[in-house]
Amino acid sequence: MKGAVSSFRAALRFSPQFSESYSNLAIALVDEGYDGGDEAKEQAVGLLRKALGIDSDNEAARETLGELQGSSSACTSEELVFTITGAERGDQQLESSKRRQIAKKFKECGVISVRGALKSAFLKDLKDAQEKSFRDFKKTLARTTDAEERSKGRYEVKTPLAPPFVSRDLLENFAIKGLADEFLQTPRAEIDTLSSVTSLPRTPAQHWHRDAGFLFPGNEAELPPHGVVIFMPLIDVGMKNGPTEFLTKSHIPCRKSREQELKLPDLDVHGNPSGGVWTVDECPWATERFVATGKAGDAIMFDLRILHRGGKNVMDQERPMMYITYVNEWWVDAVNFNTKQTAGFDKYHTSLRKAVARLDSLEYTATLERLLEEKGVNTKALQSGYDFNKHDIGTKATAEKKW
Ligand SMILES: O=C(O)CCC(=O)C(=O)O
Repeated sequence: MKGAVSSFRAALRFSPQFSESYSNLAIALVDEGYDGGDEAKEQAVGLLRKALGIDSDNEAARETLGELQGSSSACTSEELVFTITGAERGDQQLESSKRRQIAKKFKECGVISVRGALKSAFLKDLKDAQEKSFRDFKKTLARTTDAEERSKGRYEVKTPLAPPFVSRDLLENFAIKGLADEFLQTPRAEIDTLSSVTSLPRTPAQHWHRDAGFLFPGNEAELPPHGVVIFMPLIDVGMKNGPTEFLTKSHIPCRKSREQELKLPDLDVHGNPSGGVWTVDECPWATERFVATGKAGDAIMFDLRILHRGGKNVMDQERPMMYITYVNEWWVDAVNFNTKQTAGFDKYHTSLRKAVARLDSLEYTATLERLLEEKGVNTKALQSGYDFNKHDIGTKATAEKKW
């Protein structure tokens, strides 16, 4: 009975004008000694649907509807891949029910893919520019503060801060940026990393990892993501050139004691288990894998906390992808890419380094400025006019002015 009553209570919250019929139904069910369960749920769902017809913008009602329908949510490719329509491209906005559906799937599964996110003319410019930047990097393959070998044969290289990388076509793409803002629940997101990840020909699969961990490890609170990563393949990606694999729902935390051992076998080019097996400890709901095959110009968007890895590239061709991280303004990435530090940093006692890293990084810039000034360079001319208010820098008006 408890189930039926709480279902009706939930329905009632959203549409008081139906209160009479809700309570009549609830009373009838109580009178008949109905013990809750599917039938009660179905009736509540019907009533909520009716309520939604009247108030189609009622987000909370829609969420409850999902709960009542028992969303042991599916995170299969069919559920996670969305295609931009010509009308949406024309309007420069996603159809609102689809946007809501994408946000729901992202919240439940931790990853979605938007097919055709980038326009083909722009995609070509981006691909050419990335190719050039990677060609320059390949001459040394050196680890610097701008480049890292993420795993054997897989390189992440920061892009030049210039078009087409720093452009509204890429960074304010209506689908990608609109969704990132929605997923992060803020209009004040900042880009933490703008780079590309390329796996060389014949590169093995990567280790399973999270790009950044949970904010409060072991705490069960379901918080919104602190960052959203976007992978944009610059060529078509099939099973042979190493699609990224995701363990869906692994962005939702649980206590350590609830984690279970999970075996994740490597996959062959047909998607069948073959070769090695990875053993990980994950929450009980994280069991399904989403393999993000797709086309050049898709945008695979994932929660920074989700477990994932790059697949094996068995082809003789590189597999390049753009990589963007939109993060909340208050979050700092302490894991990926080293910051520039002074030579003096290495002389600090190791226990002090963590605490002074930010200060020392600023000191590095100040040192460079001093040296340049000694050589007669006007460093003020290299700097912004500081004609902005740091707090408002994310507003549309400021963005217009800058770009
Ligand atoms: O190469 C890929 O598909 C994924 C790369 C990745 O996840 C990483 O380097 O963090």
